[in-house]
Amino acid sequence: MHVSVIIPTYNEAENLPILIPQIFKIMHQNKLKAEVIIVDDDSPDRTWEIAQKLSSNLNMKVIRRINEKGLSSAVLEGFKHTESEILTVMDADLSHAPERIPEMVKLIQTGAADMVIGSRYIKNGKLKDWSYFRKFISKCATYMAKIVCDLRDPMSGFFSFKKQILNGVKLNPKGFKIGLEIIIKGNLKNITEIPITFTDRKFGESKLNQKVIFDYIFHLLALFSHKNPGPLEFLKFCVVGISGVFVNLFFYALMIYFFKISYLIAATISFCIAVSSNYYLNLNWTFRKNAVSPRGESYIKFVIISLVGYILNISVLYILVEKCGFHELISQLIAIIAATLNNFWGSKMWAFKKIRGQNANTN
Ligand SMILES: Nc1nc2c(ncn2[C@@H]2O[C@H](COP(=O)(O)OP(=O)(O)OP(=O)(O)O)[C@@H](O)[C@H]2O)c(=O)[nH]1
Ligand SMILES: [Mg+2]
Repeated sequence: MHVSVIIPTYNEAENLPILIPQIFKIMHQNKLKAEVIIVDDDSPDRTWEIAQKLSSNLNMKVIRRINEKGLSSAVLEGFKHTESEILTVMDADLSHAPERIPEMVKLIQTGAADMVIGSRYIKNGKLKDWSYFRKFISKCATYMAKIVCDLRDPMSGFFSFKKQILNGVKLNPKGFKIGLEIIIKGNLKNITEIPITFTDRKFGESKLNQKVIFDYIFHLLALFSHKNPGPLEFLKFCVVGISGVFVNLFFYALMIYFFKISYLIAATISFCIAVSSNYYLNLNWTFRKNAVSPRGESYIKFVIISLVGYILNISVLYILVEKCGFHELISQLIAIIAATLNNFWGSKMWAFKKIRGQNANTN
């Protein structure tokens, strides 16, 4: 069996000469063929040079990126150069024991899992040399990840998976939790966690700082809205609806005051313009991730939904005022809510319905 091990590096010159021989030794002992791919962001300590020297008699590729930086994008770059069907991602700082790779690979090879995560937080998983404060922060971050998945250690940077699961999946190159990104965007269900002993780095410095906490929170929110697009889409739809009211009023005023057009004709034209501008914004913003085609058809559907919404608004208003004796203002508020829900639901499920297997823009 062939495995590609992808290792992002930044200033890991002291660690690579220890880690690389370990990986090949373990692989050899377990009759696994391995290629190691180092993606280095032009480290000032010349990690790339050390990697190149090590690669002279080993199955290794060394990618030195000059103008790019970032952990996730380095891993994604590494994926492009892999030749195996099973990929493993690990850190270079000796925190992740390569001895665990064969078990990960076996679970994938036998079909028991699509992804295997080296977990610090399951039975027999250990954290060596971590302060209580660091453990606490890590636990908090792991707990926060519960909003997107229910794994014990979804933040782990040590994992293996079938390359096939990346097919058709567009991953965000920003951030540092590429494992979590793959789990959510790849919609993975068959994941196994195996215990690892995570050892704190002895050489070199951590690249993580306070900024990553905010990056992490934004990343989680982005993944949450990817998994549950409804609430964010609804919010955007309402913003577009409010913008439509202003577009409508602007053109209405322009026509009656400037062009002296009759107010009923002006209202009809401004309604059409507002519907068109709402269509454009919903297509390119609210529902931009849904590949919609053909455009003319979705536009006609959107106009029909808007007209139905308008009729619904007037009908609900009439029934509440005339038949139920409600106050006109309260009635209009309820009628607007009913029309908005109708328009949103109709737009999501009909005019801008997601075409299966197609993504207009998944980023
Ligand atoms: N190519 C590349 N690799 C990076 C970058 N940032 C971090 N890495 C590597 O990614 C791995 C994980 O980074 P670490 O700094 O060890 O992060 P961590 O393991 O969460 O934290 P510590 O163990 O405390 O250092 C290491 O192999 C780093 O060298 C980057 O911007 N580009
Ligand atoms: Mg580390």
